[in-house]
Amino acid sequence: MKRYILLASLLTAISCSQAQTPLITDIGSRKTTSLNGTWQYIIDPYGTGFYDYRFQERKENDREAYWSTDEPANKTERKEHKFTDKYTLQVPGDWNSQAEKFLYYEGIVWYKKSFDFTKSNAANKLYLYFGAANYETDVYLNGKKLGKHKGGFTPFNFEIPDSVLKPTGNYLVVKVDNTRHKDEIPTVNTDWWNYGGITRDVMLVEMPQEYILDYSLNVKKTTPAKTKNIPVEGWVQLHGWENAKQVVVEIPELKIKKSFAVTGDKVPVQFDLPSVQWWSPETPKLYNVVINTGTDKIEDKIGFRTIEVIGKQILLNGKPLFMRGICIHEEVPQQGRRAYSKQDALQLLGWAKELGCNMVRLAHYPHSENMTRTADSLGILVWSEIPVYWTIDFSSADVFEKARTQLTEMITRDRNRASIIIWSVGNETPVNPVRTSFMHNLISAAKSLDSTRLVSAALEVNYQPGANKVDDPLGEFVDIVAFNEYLGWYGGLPDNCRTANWSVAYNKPFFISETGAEALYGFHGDSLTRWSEEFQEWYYREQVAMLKRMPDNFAGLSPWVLCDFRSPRRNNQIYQEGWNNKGLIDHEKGRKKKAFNVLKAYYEEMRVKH
Ligand code: GCB
Repeated sequence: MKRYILLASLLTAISCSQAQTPLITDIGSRKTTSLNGTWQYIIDPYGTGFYDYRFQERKENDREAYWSTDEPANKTERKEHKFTDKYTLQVPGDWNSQAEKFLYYEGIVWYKKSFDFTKSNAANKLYLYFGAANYETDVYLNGKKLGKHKGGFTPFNFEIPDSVLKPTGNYLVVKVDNTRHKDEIPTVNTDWWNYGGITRDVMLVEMPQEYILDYSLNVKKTTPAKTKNIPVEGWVQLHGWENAKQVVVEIPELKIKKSFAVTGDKVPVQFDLPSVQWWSPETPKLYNVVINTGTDKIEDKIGFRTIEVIGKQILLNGKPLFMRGICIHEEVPQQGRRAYSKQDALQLLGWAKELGCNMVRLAHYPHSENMTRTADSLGILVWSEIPVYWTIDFSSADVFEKARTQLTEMITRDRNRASIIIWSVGNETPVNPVRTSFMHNLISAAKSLDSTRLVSAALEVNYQPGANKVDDPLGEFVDIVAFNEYLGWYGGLPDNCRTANWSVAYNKPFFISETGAEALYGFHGDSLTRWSEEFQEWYYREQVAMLKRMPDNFAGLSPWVLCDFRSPRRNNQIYQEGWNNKGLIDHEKGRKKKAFNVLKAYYEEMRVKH
């Protein structure tokens, strides 16, 4: 198995090095030009713009390919593709919510945008950056392929060579295909809608020849946690380093200015903070950090905190942490669309705050950078996850590489966000040796990419009358044993909680990563009536009573889920109509259901207690 994985990673590395450029991080502080806005489109369910009539990929210069100009060379030329303003989509945005005909569309859509652009300095490099597009994206500029990316929730960028860019009338065509496949991540089967499209920002990024690609600045774990002379460790990754002689890291507010000699493209960085105001949910302090190489300079707002597991406890800045969480899908419920903006993030995280949360689980895939940055500024701890969900193909080395790529892209984008304390490598994967080795390898990959955060995964429960146990062998490799339980919804009734007892087979903190029940907002009945707000309210009451009897390694919960979300698996045409209604907030108008207040009261109690 290991040998195949090595071989596969080598092959992936070779194929990627030709197309994809290493990810530029801290995109907000770069010199960017937005390409958001109105784009023209063609729906292409048969892939005609990509394949010829023998179903072979079209050659780059094929005039019938949709990346080829849609202008006939003369009046006799037959062109069977033409982009016009009659058919437009907003970018960023999923396509499903933008027109009735897209509601359940899965397949290929071609996007086209024309733009004029001249670099501010001819020597600069130019990149085209996508915050995310779901799922497979092929990018063409002026008829030349810039590259291809797979994965619906992570950013990517391609370099635009000088030979391709024109000062005016650049013809940018992007093929996005959200077809589900058995050997992709996620796989064909999920309990959420597979929104397609260019779902996050698109921009041109101008960079100097030698630039700061990426960096990591995190507090080094020390036991016990230090309060003075706190060690920060990390590195600055340069792209090109002929002229850069030193990397200077500055934190003006702390009067810190440290220089590090450049002797290679990855410069190790290490210094002490004499004292610091810790970042925490109560005090989400962010410091302005400036990194300067002489050839490039970037700024970021970074919070400093420690997170570790010691014995049965999670410690944040050296103090025991109880996580008052909630799961969130990246959706604006009232509009049935993907969330992407800062305003969307403020709405979702604002509701979480109202509920009394100090933590959110961003399910089941990496959410936008607006979300994690807003969590940083509001002081909300984050669990960030890759869509290794249910039954992906665990036996395939190729699938493993896809998971590892998404994990790497998630961590690369967000490794300096203080809010993120947990990387999750998956959700409810079936217990068997092949899967456990796959997941264990992912955990090791996460640890080697970032040794400062905790790694977990949502496991399942071994239900036994009166003694439910989490003994999944994967529990041995995670820092926090997390599991999903729906006692009283998928089995029995909520009063089953009264006799339920819980334990985990590992001497580690445990966390309930999901629990929940459906209710249609405004549907009332007695508490025994399924789908009523009263049933959901009762479910939460019984759960809360049970939580109060949990063993002392119980470290918190993130119930399922903040808002109702679209799911084509949910087909009760009275109570669901294509929605999973386990939200504490409804999908029509963003109204709170009765259970919201039950959880809120419990969280207030736990806030005072901890
Ligand atoms: C789960 C899954 C989540 C589903 C939820 C449900 O265990 O992790 O993705 O949406 O249950 O509502 O059944």
